[in-house]
Order: sequence, then structure tokens, then C-alpha cells
Amino acid sequence: MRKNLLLCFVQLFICYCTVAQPAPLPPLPSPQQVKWKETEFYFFIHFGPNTFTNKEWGEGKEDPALFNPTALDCRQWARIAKKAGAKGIVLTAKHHDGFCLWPSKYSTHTVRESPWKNGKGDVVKELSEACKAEGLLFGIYISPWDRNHPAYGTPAYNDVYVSTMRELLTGYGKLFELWWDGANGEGPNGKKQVYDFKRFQDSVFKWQPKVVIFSDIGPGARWCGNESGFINETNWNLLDTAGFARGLGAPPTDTLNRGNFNGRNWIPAEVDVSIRPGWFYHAEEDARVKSPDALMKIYLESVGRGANLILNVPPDRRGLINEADSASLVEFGRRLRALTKTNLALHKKANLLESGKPLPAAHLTDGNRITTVASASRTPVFELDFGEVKEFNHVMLQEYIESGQRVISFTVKYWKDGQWQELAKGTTIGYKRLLKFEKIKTQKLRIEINEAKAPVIMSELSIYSN
Ligand code: FUL
Repeated sequence: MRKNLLLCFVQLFICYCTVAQPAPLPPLPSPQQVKWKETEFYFFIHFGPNTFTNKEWGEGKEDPALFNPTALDCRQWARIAKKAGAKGIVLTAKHHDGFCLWPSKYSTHTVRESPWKNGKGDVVKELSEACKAEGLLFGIYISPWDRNHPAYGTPAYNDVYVSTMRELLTGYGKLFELWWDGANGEGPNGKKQVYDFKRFQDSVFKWQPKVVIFSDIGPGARWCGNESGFINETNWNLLDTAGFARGLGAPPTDTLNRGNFNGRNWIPAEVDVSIRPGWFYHAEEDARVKSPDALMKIYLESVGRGANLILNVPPDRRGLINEADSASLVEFGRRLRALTKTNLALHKKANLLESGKPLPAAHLTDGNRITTVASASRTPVFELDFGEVKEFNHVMLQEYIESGQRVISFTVKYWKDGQWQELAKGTTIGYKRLLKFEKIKTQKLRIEINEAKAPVIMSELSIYSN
């Protein structure tokens, strides 16, 4: 009986801590945007005629006979993605050259016209099945710009685009992301296509209601404004899209890289970068594959700044991820796992200090993103006591984004020589902020929120060492 009573109190207390939260601060993410945020890092695969012609932008006139991988193995791609710590793969089902990696009924420039598997192959099918088998999410890039299709530049192309999307969105299982590239290199005399994006979007959500659409302006996720592998330290998940369009009419790259402080829509950034200088495979770049160190830097400056990371890994002419890339990726994955394996803050004593008073804040260090600690003020202090001296060089912070993004700036301090000393400063937190610094030894750590849009709701505080 007494035990039951105690349980009741504990439950009430947990309810109080999780329910008595400040009101949500819109704009808010949709449930599928939250799920997408949790995927954090996935692969991008650029593969097609360019792989065989050594080009980056094919012209659409390439002979389909060129497309003939000798040992294509999507399971190999998926296995390497898993080893690297990626949660999914997005494939260029159709790049700007218009070549379809599946036998589309709406094109005569596809795998069907190639010698690969005697025209009976389907890369989209093989990769979707490989992802399923390896427990990875699957997504698709389908370039609106099409340098092959004869209807491109006429209203009829919009019908073609919708039909090809229907094939992809209804024939290959659940997709987690759909990529609409903004590039269009048609010069002044080139074909001008007036895209019906409203119709495209309505069609997509009819067939895949939960897919996150990536483009310069979302609606699910936004381009980060560069292809170098970083988001700004100040990264708002918010964006104003009124008056902007995809492609040439996109918001300035600097805006995409930071988001809008007061943006009206929740459109988080995705950092797209290639493991090689090019997006497609070029043998002469084998020695220029990014090292595990370089990948770690990219990770810290993308996922570590609250963005998602889509890392391009282009298969070679065999249809395999090259040995140079896989060596780097496997080592990167090993380091990433080693870094986050031991959270030195897990279940350590945490307090929320408001008006000088310490309040227990166990949810901050319970290893559960969904349980939260909410402050009453906009300048709370979170204090951790490890109970003994710990040595570490990373701090990871998470806001509960389901209730909006709030923190504008913060300071990390540590207890040294009998006083609080500054360790690092940061601006936005959002879904995740991972800070790296020189190794320190301390028993106590503080996060001081210097400025926030509203009372703060924190999910997690973790400490790592490597
Ligand atoms: C760009 C494209 O033009 C590149 O070829 C590549 O697909 C990259 C991810 O996006 O806009």
C-alpha cells in the first residue's frame, strides 16, 4: 500500500515536471519534421550516366548504352551507410540529364534503354530493398530540371513530372525525404519551364503524406545555402518564404545558412556535402576523398549545430562505393560511435537555478530526449554535479523543439580553482548543439542561458570525451 502511494507521488511528480511547461512558441515542427530531425545523418547517392562520362551535369543526350555498371550492389552501399552511422539513403533517381534509374513509362531515357541487366534492371528498386533489409530509411532526388525530356519547357512537362513522381512515390515503399533540386543551367536561350510546384506538392502529399520535402524553401526542410558542409553557428529552424521561390528566386544564401530569427515557418536546414570534390564519381578524385577528421568536422558543424547532414557518397563505375570512400566512412562511423558511447553526465545530479534557488532537474540527464526541464525565466542556469572530477571535451545540449526553438545565447562554465570559469559560448541550440573544446577536468558544470525568446524547455545535456 505504502509502496503504491509512493509510486503515485513519483508519477505525479513526473507529470508535474513534464506537463507544467511554458506554452508552445510557434512556429512548431510537424510530427514528421521531428522524426526527420531525429534521423540527423544520412547518405546521398549520385549515380547515373555522369558516372560513366566523367561529367557533373550531363546534357541529356548521352547514349544510354554508356550506363553499364559491372558489379552494382546496393546492399554494399547500405552496409557502408550503416557502418558510417547514417540512418538512411537518398538516391538521385533522376538527375538534370533526365536519365531515369528506374524504367519509367514517361521517358525513353532510362535503365530500360541501357545494357545493364539487359534493360531489365531498376536501381531504385534495388536500393529501396537494400535499405529495407539493412533497416535504413529511403529517399529520392528527382530533378525538376530535365535536359532530356522533349516536353521540357512546355506545360505538358508538368504532367510528365507528376507522372514520374507518381511512379516513384507509389512504387517503392515509404519515403522519408524527397529532394527538389533548385539548379537550372538553361542560359538566356534555353528552355524555360514554368513549374507548377503547388500541384507537385499536393500530388506528393497525396501519395506520401509523411514525406519531408527538401528544397530551397521547403516546405519540409531547407537548403543550408552552401555545399561545403556547414551551417552557421546561429541556426534558426525558422524561415520566411513569402516572395521567394525555388531556384533563382531562393532566399539569400546567408539567410538560408542562419534561418530567420522571426521566421513564420518551421523549415529546418539540411547540410548537403560530398565526400569528394564532385557529386558524381571521378577516378581522378580517389585521392581527394575527405578524411575521417574532415568528416568529423563536418558533423560537428552540421548536426552539431542543429542541422541534418546529407553526405554524398558516389558509387564508381562498377556500381560500388569505392574502397577509398568506404575506408574513410567506416573509420568516421567508428569514431562517432566511440565519442557518443559514454555520456559522462548520464543520471548525474542536475539542478535548475532560478532566482538563486536550486530545483531538481533530473530529466536533463536522464538520457531521454522526450522528458524535459522547463524554466520559468528566460535566463535560467542549469548546474551539473558529477560527484567526482571528470575529464571531457564535448558538451551536447538539446532543446525540446516540439515546443519551439527558444534559446538565443548561452555560456558554458566549469568549476575551477574555487570559482566558475568560462569554458565556451554559444548562440542557438535547437534540436542539438555539440560543443568541442580543449580537455578539462572538473566536478561541476554550468549552462547559463543568457538570452531566450521565452522560458526555456531543455531536453538533454550530455558530456563526452575522446
Ligand atoms: C546541385 C546540383 O546541380 C548538383 O549536381 C547536385 O545534385 C547537388 C546536390 O545539387 O544543385
